[in-house]
Amino acid sequence: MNAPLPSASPATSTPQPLRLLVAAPRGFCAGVDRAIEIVERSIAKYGAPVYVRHEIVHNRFVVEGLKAKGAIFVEELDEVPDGSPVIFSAHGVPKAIPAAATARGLDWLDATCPLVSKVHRQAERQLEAGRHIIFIGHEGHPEVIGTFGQVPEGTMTLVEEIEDVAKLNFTTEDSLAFLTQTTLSVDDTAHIIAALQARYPQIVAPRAEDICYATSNRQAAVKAIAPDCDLLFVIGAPNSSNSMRLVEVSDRCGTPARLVQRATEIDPSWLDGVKVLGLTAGASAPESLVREVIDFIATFREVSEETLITAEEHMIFKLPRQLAG
Ligand code: 0CG
Ligand code: SF4
Repeated sequence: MNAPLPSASPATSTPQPLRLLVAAPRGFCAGVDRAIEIVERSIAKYGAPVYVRHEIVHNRFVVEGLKAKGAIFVEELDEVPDGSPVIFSAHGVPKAIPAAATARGLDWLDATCPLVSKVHRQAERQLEAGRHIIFIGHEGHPEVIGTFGQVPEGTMTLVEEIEDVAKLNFTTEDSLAFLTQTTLSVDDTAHIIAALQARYPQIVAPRAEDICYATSNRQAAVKAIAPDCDLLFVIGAPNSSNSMRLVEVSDRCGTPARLVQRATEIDPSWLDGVKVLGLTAGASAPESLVREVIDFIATFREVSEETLITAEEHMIFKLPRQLAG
């Protein structure tokens, strides 16, 4: 976290004022807090190293911080040596993964966000009810791979965008249900669902929205500030689905947005002519990076900072029983 900050171009005149509108809620959600705590407590319980399958959350600064404490990150279970504890990331895993870990006699801990696990259970229930599942999500994302891995092959069909709905081969007689990834665009998903319901009026909806509270709150917070901003920065990683959706939300409000991983990436010239800058952070981006970005901008602009709070979040998830107490 402590890389030297880039130096702004030498000040030739008085710094220009910049109104900084900071969105709230932003940054860590309850699922990310829990996943990081699972890694930290596992290292304390088992001793280093503890293996983590996939980035625990999609942020390399979080990953680097945990590596320094004794975590080793791998992509596949067969990279975990016999006898080593292993943690599954917040995004969830196919059923075959914990089964393979158990078969190898590994101590494993599941950091899957409880809101992702809830979607997994719904998938099983819809399958038991004899329904084919239409899953709205992004191909290749680990959460999508994990959710598809809850049901037998061929029982779930992926829809990524509204055009995919017209390509489906089901009839209005087929027994269908839909579920979604937790970190999608609220607006795009609503359109896809409307198209599905128009084509298949019988389709069964989840009892409650699968898009999680953190995703929708962060998108609503961006919508609240973007119209007043000339430019918006989203602190987050390119492989973070929820962070990328925040960039899109701002763009669609007509406010250009940039994904920024940390302050060293910022070229001060990006702010030329910008009077109001919006700032938010994805659910996997630490608040320390938000402060780092603000501190850097303050080296070349006279920043006045305001936070706009559009929701309060009080969600806390219980730790797995192996680590509770
Ligand atoms: O937003 P996605 O699902 O890509 O995950 P990220 O790790 O960025 O955020 C929270 C979780 C899980
Ligand atoms: Fe859970 Fe939502 Fe956070 Fe993902 S973004 S970890 S689903 S609370």
